[in-house]
Amino acid sequence: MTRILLLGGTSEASALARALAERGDDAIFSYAGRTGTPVAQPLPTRVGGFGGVAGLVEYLRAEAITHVVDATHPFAAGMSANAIAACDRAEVALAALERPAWRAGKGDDWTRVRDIVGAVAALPDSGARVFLAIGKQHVDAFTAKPGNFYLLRLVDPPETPLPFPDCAIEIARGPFDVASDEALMEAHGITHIVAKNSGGTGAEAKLTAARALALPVVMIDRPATPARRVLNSVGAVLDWLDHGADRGV
Ligand code: 3Y8
Ligand code: NAP
Repeated sequence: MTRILLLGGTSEASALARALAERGDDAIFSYAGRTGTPVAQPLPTRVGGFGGVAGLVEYLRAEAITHVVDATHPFAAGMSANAIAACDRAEVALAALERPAWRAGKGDDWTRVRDIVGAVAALPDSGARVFLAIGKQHVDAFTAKPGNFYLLRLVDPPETPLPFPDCAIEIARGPFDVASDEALMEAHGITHIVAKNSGGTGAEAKLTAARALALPVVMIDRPATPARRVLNSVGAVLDWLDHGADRGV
């Protein structure tokens, strides 16, 4: 009997949740609990960490999960690594639903960096007006260059004042659109954009807007994830679920 754990938190996870609900599959949707009021899902939903690999193994066994779909964000490297280890130990089939990385196109002015520290290094030491569209978990690294103005886009209002002398906050949960991202950047006189290479359509608008405004983008490459089965569409996941998912990678 197929029973699915869907590790969510992305547009692709939400699309898969709709497909599974429509088919009446026995599935549970899982959020980390990072945001105040996550978008409701059409599946029974759990919120919060599992308690590391051991906690996830225990959960898989207690809930008699037969398949895990890791549809978390490409930067949710910890969750993805835990899912690989836990599914191996619990002998549960695992597949990742992942969207391809963005690639620079004609008219793009990207500087690719390996990580957040690299993104800070790639910015001017002062005088820049930077759109930090990377959420709130890693903004502290940019306090190394307090002479820049930072526009932060966050899902929830910050609980504590931001550690920047010169900054503005935009509270918004994507998916975003090009016109409003362009207007936002012009309103703040943005000179640089910092983005994670999350791929997908939900966060792409700012790159299209940057191209239109001929603004440079500092693009943070995805962290490496250990080998696992990767599927690139909801359809491919449904096929995998229906045609006997083996545990092979
Ligand atoms: C809690 C669930 C859907 C899912 C929507 C996608 C699209 C909008 C783009 C910008 C970039 C960013 C951020 C972003 C995007 C989608 C998708 C995506 C980027 C929600 C959600 C949760 C989170 C967590 C949140 C992080 C933050 C990252 C904001 C819900 C809305 C910047 C990543 O305040 C915080 O602590 C926010 C934390 C992890 C990255 C960070 O490090 O701060 N996502 N985002 C999930 C959970 O609890 O398990 O609240 O409804 C989901 C979505 N975020 O169904 O339509 O699929 O990519 N999310 C990045 O890509 O750079 C915004 O501003 O341009
Ligand atoms: P992370 O750093 O990889 O994971 C840290 C810990 O959070 C995990 O070890 C796990 O805790 C818990 N966790 C993460 N995702 C979970 C999920 N879907 N269900 C239950 N527990 C989860 O994760 P993150 O980067 O903070 O991302 C958290 C959530 O935001 C994920 O749902 C992700 O898809 C979504 N998201 C992240 C980004 C991003 O830029 N990172 C962007 C968009 C959406 P335990 O070890 O206790 O099990």
